[in-house]
Amino acid sequence: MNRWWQEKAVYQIYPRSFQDSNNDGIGDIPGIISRLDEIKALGVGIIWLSPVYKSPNADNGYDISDYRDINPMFGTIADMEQLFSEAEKRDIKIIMDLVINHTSDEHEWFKRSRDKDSPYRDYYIWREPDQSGGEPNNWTSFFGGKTWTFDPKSGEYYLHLFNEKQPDLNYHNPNVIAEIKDIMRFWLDKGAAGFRCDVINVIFKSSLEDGVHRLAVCGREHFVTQEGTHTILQELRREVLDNYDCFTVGEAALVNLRDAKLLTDPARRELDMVFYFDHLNVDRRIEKFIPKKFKANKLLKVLTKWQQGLYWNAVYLENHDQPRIVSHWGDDGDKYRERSAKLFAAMLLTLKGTPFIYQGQEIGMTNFDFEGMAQINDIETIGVDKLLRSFKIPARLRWNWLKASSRDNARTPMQWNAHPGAGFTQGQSWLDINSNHIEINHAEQERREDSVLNFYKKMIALRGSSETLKYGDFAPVWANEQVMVYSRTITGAEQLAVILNISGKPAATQIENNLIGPIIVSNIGRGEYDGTLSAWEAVVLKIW
Ligand code: TEU
Ligand code: CA
Repeated sequence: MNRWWQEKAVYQIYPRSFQDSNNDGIGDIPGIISRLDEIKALGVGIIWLSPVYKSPNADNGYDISDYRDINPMFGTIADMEQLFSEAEKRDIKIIMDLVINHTSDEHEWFKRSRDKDSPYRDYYIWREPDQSGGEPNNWTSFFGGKTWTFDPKSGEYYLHLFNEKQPDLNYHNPNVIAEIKDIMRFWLDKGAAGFRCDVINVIFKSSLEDGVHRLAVCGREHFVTQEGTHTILQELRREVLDNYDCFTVGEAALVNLRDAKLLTDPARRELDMVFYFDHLNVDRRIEKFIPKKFKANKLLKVLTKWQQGLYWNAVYLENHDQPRIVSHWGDDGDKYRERSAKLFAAMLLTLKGTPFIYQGQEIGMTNFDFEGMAQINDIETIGVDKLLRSFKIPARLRWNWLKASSRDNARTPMQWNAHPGAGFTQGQSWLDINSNHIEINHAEQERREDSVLNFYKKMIALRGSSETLKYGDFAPVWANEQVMVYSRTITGAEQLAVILNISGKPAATQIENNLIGPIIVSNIGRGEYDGTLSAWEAVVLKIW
């Protein structure tokens, strides 16, 4: 049976950068409420809200100090309740970000946990120094540095897979799991329609032994998708989620297909879908920082593996941790920016799974135009800069890599209009606004028929009304380094072919004979397909 979360498209909001309502330069919940009509007009039915909870903002809200309260910079619980009800009026559901691998070090639990005799001590992972007084093991953090920080007060180290201000919770402690269940119920009762579960596959550490030596995230074999994680997810599903009409999408760091299948197999009742990273890393080495050549055939291979390997996919090309897709795989120059942005819209909405659109993606926002580290806010970028420095990577190359991959690329404020402040704020924005908001902005694109925004609207509507695009089988058809072709089929009913030239050069496909059919989507207004493609051209054909 098909579920509502398979039918609808999702829009991700990064609250700090979406809409400021009081001109303090920081987006907020009243700001989101004021933009619900634009979100509705896009055609999406679900919002994923990045964290709005109380937080000292070491990692912009992914470090929570109170799970039941709202960060005053974003508003109040009453604002949040109003957001739920205003969204509901428009038939939009909201999923919350559930960040439970770690809390903030300013969370009450952690403050008490610093005391060795407190019942909260065991909420976190504390260990004595090793024999020479050093760290308990050799693990390294997702953000490039150490995973252990020494607490002089108790003479022990605590574990943090991310920043030292994000201590990891101890999932061997049933009290921790009980607390998490209560927090989930709290938000589900308020109206949340589910959760995006932050780095959910690393919550359970099966041992604290040394990891095999690696350049990044050393120790992973002891915490990535361990059996204990599966058990906990099943428990959360059974005891909490099953009592609500909701869904979960888990962010699965460093996940492989085998484990992703276990996490999302409907029969196992863990998560409904996961975000994996394989496809975004086709042109990267060592996670995401070091680039290599993009090849469309490589991408098709990776997509095929996941599209065919999982029961249901979460399909995404951008989020708050990734560069903008037009800058990453597309062309963000004047000539092809819009065309390549539309190509990725066509890709996103013709793959099988629930599509996730990140704020700004629908108008083809580009990477930032910062000039140096001084303008960077993101702790991951700062951590990785240090790591690359320690590998003696020269400054210029370091900046080129970070500029291409920094999470701040996605975090510059939403470009609503061409005015100073981009319609985001009339104050000083927390992160600089991209100077290209004069050309790339929502207001201009709303007015212009052939804009990226209108193309997204058409693609979202098309997917929503097409059983084949929602549920048809995915199959690879043909690819080379520039072009990829795949089909979506409901046997006996319909077959569509998607043809994408992911390159700035003209191309030709060698499959014309199998692919005769009228064009139902073209990003250049083409009337008929003749086997040739211009730069960044996308077409969808109805084969039968
Ligand atoms: O991201 C986890 C995660 O895996 C990223 O740090 C990832 O390694 C990197 O950004 C992509 O290369 C989640 C959140 O999405 C992120 O914003 C948080 O900083 C992180 O968890 C910690 O909560
Ligand atoms: Ca504000």
